[in-house]
Amino acid sequence: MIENPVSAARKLTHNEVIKQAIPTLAGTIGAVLADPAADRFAEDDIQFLKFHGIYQQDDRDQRKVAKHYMFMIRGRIPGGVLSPQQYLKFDDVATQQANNTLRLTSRQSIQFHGVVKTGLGPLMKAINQSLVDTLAACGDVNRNVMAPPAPVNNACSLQVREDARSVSEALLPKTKAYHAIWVEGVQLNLEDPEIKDFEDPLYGKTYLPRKFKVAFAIPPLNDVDLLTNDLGFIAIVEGGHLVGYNLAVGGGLGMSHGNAETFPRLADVVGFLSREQLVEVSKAVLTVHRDFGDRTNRRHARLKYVLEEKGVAWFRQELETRLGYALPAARPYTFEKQGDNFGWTRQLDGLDSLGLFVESGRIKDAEGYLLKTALRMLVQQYGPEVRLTPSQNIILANIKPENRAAITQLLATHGVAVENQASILRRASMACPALPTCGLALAESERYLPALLGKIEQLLVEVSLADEEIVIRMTGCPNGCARPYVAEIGFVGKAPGKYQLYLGGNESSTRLNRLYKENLREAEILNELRPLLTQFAAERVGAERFGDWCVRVVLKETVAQN
Ligand code: SRM
Ligand code: SF4
Repeated sequence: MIENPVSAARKLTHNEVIKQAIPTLAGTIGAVLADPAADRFAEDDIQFLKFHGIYQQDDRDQRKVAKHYMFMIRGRIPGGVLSPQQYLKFDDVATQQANNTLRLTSRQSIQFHGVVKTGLGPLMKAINQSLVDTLAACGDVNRNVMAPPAPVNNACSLQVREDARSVSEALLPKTKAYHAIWVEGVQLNLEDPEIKDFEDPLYGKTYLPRKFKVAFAIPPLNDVDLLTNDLGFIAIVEGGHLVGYNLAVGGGLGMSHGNAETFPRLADVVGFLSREQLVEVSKAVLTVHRDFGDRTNRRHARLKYVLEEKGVAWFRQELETRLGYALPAARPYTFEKQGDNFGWTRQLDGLDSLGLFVESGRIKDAEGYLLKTALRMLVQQYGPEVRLTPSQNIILANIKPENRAAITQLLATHGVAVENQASILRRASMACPALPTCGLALAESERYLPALLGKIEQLLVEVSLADEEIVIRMTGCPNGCARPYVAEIGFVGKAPGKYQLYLGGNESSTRLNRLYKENLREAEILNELRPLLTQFAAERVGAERFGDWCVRVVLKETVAQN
């Protein structure tokens, strides 16, 4: 491993110190888990828990009364694919150990919220028994690998999914701690030399300086928002065959308000590789992050800052030195669209699939809308493969066409429509969880966006744009979990009830939007949007989209078109 000159000259973060001290990431998690008197973990264990896919949280609605500790657990589900049995196990666990909801994430995973400490062990055991794990779903490692979830609609999609799975497996940490704690239920002996001196063959003793994210896309669809990832693979299909991938590196969205050292960045497309080279290229890119990422400042530690500061030419050379060969130039491709399809579709193999909209990814039962129960019954009776989408929705795949009508009926009896599932605006929206679970939230998001969308829908009716699709995304803080910086309209929480308004993303998620107005309350948001939408309706050229119009007319001085 190369010594990073930045980190050598400055003080390492506490996270670096604890990873170095306990490179198996075991901490004292096993011991605390077994202690019935403890209702939570101490600070260093909280950091180690993340590598196991677990966050310690507290219910922020209850804070004024008392701190009520609970856990969020996130699955590792490469490409978002679950067997029916695995989905049913996730549903069981959500009912028995969590808050009776399943939260589909913006990276094709599922999160459980509201798990108390006594439920943590049983939950983790149940997940692992269903042959899914939560290892590296969080932490300074490679996260859930995304891949297009749409069912067999071209001959290459299965290969791309296989490749996504191989990369996910190849980038897994090798520590024994995960299995020991969650499957065997034991605390590793930290004094045992084998444990103390453990060094991960890929990550070394200190893992990455920060998280690392990988996604695959099959153009022209950019349903994974590929360029927002540290590492992206763009499938190149020629003559109906998957011939390889264009390599994109250095994307990422997280930033902090008022800290110019942090910013969202789109990945650069740097070359082309064959399928056979996928794993070695993934490892080589990851190790550039491992060796050159900033370990002295976690807000500045993502691969995107290495790319930004050292440049693409430097990165390419460093990568090629590690690989021992040069990568040919990237091949032509075009992204046209992001987002999901809803309703019934016929797959290439003659089976059917059903895309269902899930508001903010929250599968739950509400009055008159029993989505959780309906999905459970449907999966039990018809056994579809379950696919989670990067826009927090769900696809039920490989359904026999003769079951279409009965499934539509089953859903209808539970208040879930198959046609016109939600308004065009809602179908293109995303919100992060924010309050009450997220410790970093500055404002509401999942609990507020539906109401705000209702008001924006009214505005659109006023200006005769009721059928207009505008990609709107909201987050409760600037970390960017619902990828608001590539939306046509992005709302980013600044303080309770106040949002930054971003404008100018595009339909294909290949352009960052720009900050337009700051610190807006709801009335101010609507006052800003009303004249813009009115002018857009009057002046747009042809089928021009709102984001493109904003760039052309409203933001023309600040946005470099791409
Ligand atoms: Fe995220 C932290 C939720 C996708 C950037 N994210 C968090 C935490 C764990 C809060 C925390 O650290 O205490 C949130 C848990 C909230 C809760 O109560 O559940 C959280 N992030 C989510 C999810 C569930 C949002 C969603 O609506 O689905 C997504 C889970 C994805 C998954 O399955 O792995 C999620 N997070 C993202 C994305 C989008 C993506 O990856 O495509 C981003 C922006 C892309 C990027 O990474 O740059 C994102 N999350 C962050 C950051 C900022 C990282 C940075 O570089 O600055 C944080 C803060 C941190 O890591 O310290 C964060
Ligand atoms: Fe929490 Fe901020 Fe992510 Fe929303 S964007 S889940 S508020 S960290």
